[in-house]
Amino acid sequence: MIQANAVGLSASRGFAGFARNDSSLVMSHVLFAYAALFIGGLAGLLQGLVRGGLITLPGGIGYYQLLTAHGVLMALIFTTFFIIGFLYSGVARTMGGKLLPAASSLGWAGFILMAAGTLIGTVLILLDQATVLYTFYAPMKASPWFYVALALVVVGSWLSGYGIFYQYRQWKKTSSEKLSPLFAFMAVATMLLWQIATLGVAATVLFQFIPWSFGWVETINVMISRTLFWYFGHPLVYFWLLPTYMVWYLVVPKVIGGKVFSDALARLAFVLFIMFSVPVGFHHQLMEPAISPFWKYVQVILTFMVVVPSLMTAFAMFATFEVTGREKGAKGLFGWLKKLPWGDVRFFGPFMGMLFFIPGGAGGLINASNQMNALVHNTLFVTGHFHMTVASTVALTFMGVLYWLVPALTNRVLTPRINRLGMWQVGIWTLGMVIMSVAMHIVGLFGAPRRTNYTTYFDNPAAQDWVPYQVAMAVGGTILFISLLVLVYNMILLFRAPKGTTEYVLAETSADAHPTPPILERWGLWVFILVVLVLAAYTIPFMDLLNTSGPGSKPWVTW
Ligand code: HAS
Ligand code: CU
Repeated sequence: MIQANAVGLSASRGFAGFARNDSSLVMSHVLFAYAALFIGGLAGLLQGLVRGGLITLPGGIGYYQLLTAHGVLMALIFTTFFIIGFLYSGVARTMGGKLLPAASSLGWAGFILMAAGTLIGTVLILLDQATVLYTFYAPMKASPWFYVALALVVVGSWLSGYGIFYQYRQWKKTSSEKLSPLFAFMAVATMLLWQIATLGVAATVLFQFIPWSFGWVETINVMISRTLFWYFGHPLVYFWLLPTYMVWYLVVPKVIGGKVFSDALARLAFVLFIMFSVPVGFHHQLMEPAISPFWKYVQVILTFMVVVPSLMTAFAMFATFEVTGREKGAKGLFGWLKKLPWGDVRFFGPFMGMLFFIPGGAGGLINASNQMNALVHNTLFVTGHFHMTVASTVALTFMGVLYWLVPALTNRVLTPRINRLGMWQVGIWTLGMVIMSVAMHIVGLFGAPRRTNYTTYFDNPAAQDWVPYQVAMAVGGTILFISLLVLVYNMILLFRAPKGTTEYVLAETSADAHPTPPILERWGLWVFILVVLVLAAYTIPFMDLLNTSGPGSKPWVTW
């Protein structure tokens, strides 16, 4: 059972609440994010029903059109907006209590550019002018304005990153503290990763897609465009994961009544992500021609390196749970499990996310292994993998945040009733996702391809065996949509909740933890190592691609 005051009636020490402008900035991001999630979820529901053979779409709507809207709005837009809003809230909270004027202006400018880009892109998808899926692989060609829209989103996100860097630098200049607050450090690490990763997608959009789609050049080098995309596409998933880990390291310990297990370990994990998450894009291209096995091998090794900070995070979580549980009198090997606040949505959301990441991460290791990738690549197994990671681990954690962040920003209280409904919402999402993504994993192993409309391949027996699993996927998808409806209802309740103070949940570092070595904050050093790794992993294969990957392709509109 949850106690009323456990849901945060006490104001955080020394923090008088959010300035009005800061709270509007964060709320704009959060609301935009969840609106995108809802529309993307509706597309997901419909495409799930189509793929299960249960409905056909009315009014000329295409399956791939929905799939594009789903991927773009959920994977790209929901995440980016929520993350930036969340980071800004914590930056304001931990570095001075409010945003500096320049940081806030950059945040707003970023928001406007990203929102404009999203609206243009969404309209084009709805007009069926950009049915190229969220990875927009060449040589499929969308309306050129779709790529312009993508560029607006990326440039907007850069401005938002500069705002965070600015506040951090000013804080460092004026504060007497040696180390930045852990939240601020992690926010800077996340946005640094993002700046470096997005260089790849910006390069392919600006120098390849835009000139080619406007017809200024005739052909596009497909392999270069894919390689630049995945240079970005893999760190993209860590751009989603790092803020999730911020919640696990900083919010979850507080909710369970504990402390950050080790500040140094947490910072080291983030530094390792900066160094190792970019030079690994080839693990998405293991089955592609024109890249030699040696360079694929190098990047697979680096992929296994980037698993290490996730294992460190798993260790830190178990340690936090156990230490806190024992302090509360837990006995035996698993006694701490009973001491966790099972009735608190602020814990339950992220915790369900953690559970999903055990099979989700294991699936990643399978994908990354060359021989096994040959079996699962382009099957629904991969779709199952990323629904367990981004759509469960990340989404459930972000949903858990919503329930305290929104009332903390709007000066309302998370009532026991909303908390209970939140538990239902998270529970329904978990159920839907288990059904859907387990079915995807299994049928993927049977060979069912990802990204195809409903078909039985002329009633081929193998394809007919897939149908029950695809129906299970549709059932899971429907349950997920119900969760989204509950979420919308809960948001309305949150906006009408009684006035009051809700705690911005942030844990302090344990007094027993070792002091953090200042070298962890030497950004220049980590970025230098990253650049060296990127050059080592990409220079030669990239030169090969430039020299050998054929005449290029004219644009194709396949829908
Ligand atoms: Fe992935 C494809 C490899 C992690 C997302 N991935 C994708 C795609 C997406 C995606 C969206 O190597 C599809 C892209 C597309 O459209 O084509 N992935 C990995 C590896 C990891 C990994 C090695 N992926 C993620 C994360 C994502 C994500 C995170 C989103 C957020 N992925 C691949 C590969 C492909 C791929 C190939 C290409 C496949 C193909 O052929 O196309 C690793 O980072 C995973 C490491 C994680 C772990 C788990 C640690 C567990 C933790 C939880 C602890 C739990 C606790 C609770 C404490 C080793 C931290 C316990 C409590 C109890 C009571 C038990
Ligand atoms: Cu990847």
